[in-house]
Amino acid sequence: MSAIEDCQSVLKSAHSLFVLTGAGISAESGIPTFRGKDGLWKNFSAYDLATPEAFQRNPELVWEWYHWRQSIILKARPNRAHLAITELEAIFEKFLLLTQNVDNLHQRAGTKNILEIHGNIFRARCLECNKIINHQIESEGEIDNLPRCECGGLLRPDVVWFGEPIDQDVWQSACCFLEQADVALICGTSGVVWPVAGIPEFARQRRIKTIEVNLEPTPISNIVDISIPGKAGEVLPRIVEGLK
Ligand code: BV8
Ligand code: ZN
Repeated sequence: MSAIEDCQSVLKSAHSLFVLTGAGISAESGIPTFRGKDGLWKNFSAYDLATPEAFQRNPELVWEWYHWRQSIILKARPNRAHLAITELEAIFEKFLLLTQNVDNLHQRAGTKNILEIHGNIFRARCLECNKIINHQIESEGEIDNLPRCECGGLLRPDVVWFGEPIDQDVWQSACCFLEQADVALICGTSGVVWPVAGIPEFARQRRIKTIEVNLEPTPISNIVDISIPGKAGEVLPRIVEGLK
């Protein structure tokens, strides 16, 4: 049996599906990943910019990066992988999507039950009063003046930077759902960003069936039950086809 057929037979006997996605699921929409060569911007790595220190040091540069990313995302569309996940949500009685992505493409693809563990690039948070607002660029390019809250406070992107704690309520909800899931489908993540990187092992220890879809082998490829090499935009629709 092929890995995809294996995966389909596991999913056919499942009632509760937990899906975890990373930057790779948006790659076919043209969104740069964090680790791929396309993850560079003005010779900065995402890891250099997605930190509180970078924002402290140069908020203009960090806002320019987020606005550049917003401009790419606004021109992009959900790809067949996002749409296949929305179809999976309709098939399973119990479904949760935990995404590391901040690009809002799962929402635009129509998936409903989503937890965004690293926040959302189209929201901003005030450093003074902690108010959270929707924030979308008017124009690309150099920042004239830093985005400010009505209270006058400086706004920052409402995302979780490296070195910042993730939202414990979100994390607890994800782990509670995962604990009762029959299958964890892990797509397009390099499996190196913690604490999300711990999810495959968490599932394995609880005898939850784990399936990985990724272009290349990752640190979790040896942990999961089924590892399917390939593009998420090609593999996921094939998996869903076999479930209908
Ligand atoms: C925290 C928002 C603690 C910002 C992001 C051990 C335990 C705990 C923490 C750590 C630890 N070790 C190290 C840490 C610190 C750090 C960490 O994990 N560092 C790594 C680099 C080693 N973790 C943290 O800082 C986390 N916080 O633990 O806090 C704490 C507690 C209390 C008090 C204070 C602190 C917070 C991490 C969150 C960082 N923020 N995003 C933004 O987006 O701007 S993470 C960011 O990286 C994105 O969300 C992105 O999703 C993620 C990168 O991971 P991936 O999604 O996997 O993407 P990547 O590019 O890496 O890989 C893409 C994959 O797709 C590849 O495998 C590729 O092969 C594949 N692919 C490509 N194309 C396709 C494809 N697959 C299928 N189809 C395709 N077409
Ligand atoms: Zn404010």
